[in-house]
Amino acid sequence: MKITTSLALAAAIAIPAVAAAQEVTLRLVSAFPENQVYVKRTLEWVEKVNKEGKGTLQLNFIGGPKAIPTFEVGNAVKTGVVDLALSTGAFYTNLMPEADALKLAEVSAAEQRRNGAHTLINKIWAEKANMVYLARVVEFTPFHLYLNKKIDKPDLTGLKLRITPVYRDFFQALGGSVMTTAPGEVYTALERGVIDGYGWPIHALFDLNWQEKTKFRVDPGFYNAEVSLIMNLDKSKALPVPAHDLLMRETLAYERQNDFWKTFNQEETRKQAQAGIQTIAFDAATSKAYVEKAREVGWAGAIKASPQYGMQLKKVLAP
Ligand code: 173
Repeated sequence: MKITTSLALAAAIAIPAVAAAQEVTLRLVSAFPENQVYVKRTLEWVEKVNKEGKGTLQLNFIGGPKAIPTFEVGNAVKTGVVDLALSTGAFYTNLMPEADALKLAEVSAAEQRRNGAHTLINKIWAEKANMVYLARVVEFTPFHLYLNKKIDKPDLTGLKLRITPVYRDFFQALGGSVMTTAPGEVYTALERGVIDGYGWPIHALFDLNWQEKTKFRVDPGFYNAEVSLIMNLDKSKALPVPAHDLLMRETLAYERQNDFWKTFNQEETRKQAQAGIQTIAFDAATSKAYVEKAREVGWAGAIKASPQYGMQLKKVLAP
């Protein structure tokens, strides 16, 4: 037997054995602090995936912002420094402005899979950030403005507010001055009196102890908080089929748990009141105008930042 033939034969025999034993491990980071509810839920999910993925797929949680700083997580996924991340789009607008438009969704993640939004998001995410947009794991959650100074109308003149790109255009449109920080820096900023308030969802203040330093919540809320699992595109393409299928199945199953947020948000609202956070509410007409203003400046910003995709996103996210 010629050497080449025997090598080919050996390879033919070896391949199925190798493929069967091919367990892939993916590295996952979180752009949110580790003690936060998003991360806790994700770690429970990781445990389930690792149980079901024995021999196929394992997820290795590397850490939160101490491993990769919040605003660098997107780039770490894009370049393949890590394989997967839990993040919100506002943390990677440095890669593409479209990332921040997901907060403007008025249809559920489930509907986004039916109406073409999920496919459009994946097209943009692949093209602009070398990413796969796997699943949205936070929705049904408004953002609010939290303050330590009282206001009696939606005028933020003279107030210094902690933001991310989520809130920038809206708070500035109301006259506020703004300062961007990662969630991990808000407590200290409040403690030192560097800021008069901040934007944040209705939930998850308590994980970070912000209730200790927060006097008021402004109602109503606005937008739709988005946190998602994203993945490096090359890594996704290189996954063996069983690992890829499992990951798709598991991320979808995670997204399907989003009704969790509806009850959680009610509990969190109650907890805020118990902790002494007072609500600032406007009359019905002012409230309506406040929410409408948020929406209007949100989409105007998204369309201006992305003439290419802004309108297309609006058609499917807020039809
Ligand atoms: O306020 C933030 O840090 C932010 O942008 C955000 C986005 C989604 C969920 C929670 C916070």
